[in-house]
Amino acid sequence: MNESTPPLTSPISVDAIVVGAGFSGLYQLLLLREKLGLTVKVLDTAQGVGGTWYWNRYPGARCDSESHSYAYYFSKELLAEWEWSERYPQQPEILRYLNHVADRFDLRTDITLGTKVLSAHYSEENNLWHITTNRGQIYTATYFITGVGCLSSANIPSIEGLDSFSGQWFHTGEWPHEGVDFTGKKVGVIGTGSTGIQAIPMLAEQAKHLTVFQRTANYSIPARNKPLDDTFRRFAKENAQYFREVMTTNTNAHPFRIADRLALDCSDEERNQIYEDAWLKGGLQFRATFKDLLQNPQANQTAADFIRNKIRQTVIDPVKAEQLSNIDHPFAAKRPPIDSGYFETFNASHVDLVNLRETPIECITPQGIKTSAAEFKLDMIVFATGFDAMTGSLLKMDIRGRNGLTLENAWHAGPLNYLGLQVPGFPNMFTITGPGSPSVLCNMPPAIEHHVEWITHCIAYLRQNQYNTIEANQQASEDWMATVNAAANETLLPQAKHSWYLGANVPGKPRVFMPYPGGFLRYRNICEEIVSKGYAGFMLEHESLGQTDK
Ligand code: N01
Repeated sequence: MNESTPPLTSPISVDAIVVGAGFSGLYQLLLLREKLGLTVKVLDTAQGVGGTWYWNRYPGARCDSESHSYAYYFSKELLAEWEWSERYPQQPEILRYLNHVADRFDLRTDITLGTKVLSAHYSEENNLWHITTNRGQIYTATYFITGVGCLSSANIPSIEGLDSFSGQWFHTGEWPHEGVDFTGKKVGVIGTGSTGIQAIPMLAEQAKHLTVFQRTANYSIPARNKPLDDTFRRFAKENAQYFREVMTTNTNAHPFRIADRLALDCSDEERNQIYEDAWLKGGLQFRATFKDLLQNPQANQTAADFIRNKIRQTVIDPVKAEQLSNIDHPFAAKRPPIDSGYFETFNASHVDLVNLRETPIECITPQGIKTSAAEFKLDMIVFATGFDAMTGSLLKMDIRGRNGLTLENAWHAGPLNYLGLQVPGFPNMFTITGPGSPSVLCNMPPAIEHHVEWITHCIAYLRQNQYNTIEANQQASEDWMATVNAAANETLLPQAKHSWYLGANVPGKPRVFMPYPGGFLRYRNICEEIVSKGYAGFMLEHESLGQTDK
């Protein structure tokens, strides 16, 4: 704590507290401060800005969105001056970008790092949020805004014996800043989601021996990462407005449109050629080859079969090939990973695959991992086991709304919310990319920009019209949950039973489809319509007039 820190007993009063200094928190700070003239404090546990990109430093960590789309679009100058070096930016480059944003817009003065929010309690008496930090500081604020990220609370499975392991172990989402040297080590990695699929080829490059513990086999499309040349960089900048238009008017906020054709309308040859071209091009565009891949099981099957064949053609050992291609869910029903040499890695003689469906992990021993078939001697274990997604980081804070209602209680049956922006019972609290919003089904920066701008307009409206509070209506929230559920049921997404979209990766977590799967454009239109109807579904309260139910 520096000398300018006030005595711990005197609360600091600001208009808004924002939790998290990643993509969300940085932009929210900028808008509230510059557009509305509010006093704002951003709090973050990390010692630097960057959010998820501060923590996820595992080997191979890079973004699966293309760099020209994984950026803020609100500032022409920022877009013009930043140069991405690769088709998919690596973690250090994204972290440099976010640090540049913090400096360029002079954000650091209003960010307090190394500070964890322990609790946020709403007081009806004075219509203020009281926020307590691990440094003993109390803040009071009219608006409490969370920008904690959807995938930020590490999911470390409770496997018996982990404490007894005599080697080192790491979770990819809490990676040591000094890095880890795997040279000459026997390494085990648990998890084959997007993270594991990025990390495994890099771990294999260093480790003396790598054992991959796979519970669910996964599809993956080659990323075809490459350095960007000046011609493409110029093209992306000259067409920035075009890309912005595409990203904000499509389903997933990526800079490409989903092809307007049905998979089964093509002949087998035509369809295979389309898949082949997309495979060669690489990246998440593969999912955009046909518009019915996530709706029609037969259409999906054609994509799934194409990828399974590719896996079998790539992996030489027929047993490994079978285990890697024996995938139990439709293509893209889980977030589809993209990779750089993932399946090829299994052709190396020092890389083994253990199928946990056949031989589950029984425990961790001092020497390694014991499955029902054998004990694997390891020096290091990497948990690429994902996150307590969307709700984990919010529930870790002790958040209480009206009448002391805890968020935990409010969400005992699942994360009840309205538009992924508010929770009934929690006035003036906003959740940037919260559960119930399209967020994780999108390229994140456009989804974040949309939410931050929506919240800013909303607060401006409240202040212009002397409303003291805004709060999601209970019935509107229940209806929104039904809307999210109905949109999920229009797709094959709920068929991936182990997906974190459903909370199924965390024992005891309610099984509720969390992100809104109706598409980014549809969602934006719904949000706009609600605003145009005077914030329908929200309750707005005037100081003197009492509550208005919209
Ligand atoms: O996590 P995951 P992730 N025993 O939950 C396995 C984003 N992301 O970190 O499928 C054994 O997807 C689990 O097995 P199963 C992206 O949105 C973005 O990989 O539950 N195995 C699975 O294989 C992504 O979707 C980028 O059977 C266990 C794996 O661990 C999200 O983050 C890069 C286990 C977890 O997969 C999460 O991806 C990377 C256990 N007890 C990630 N528990 C970029 O674009 C879990 N597993 C930047």
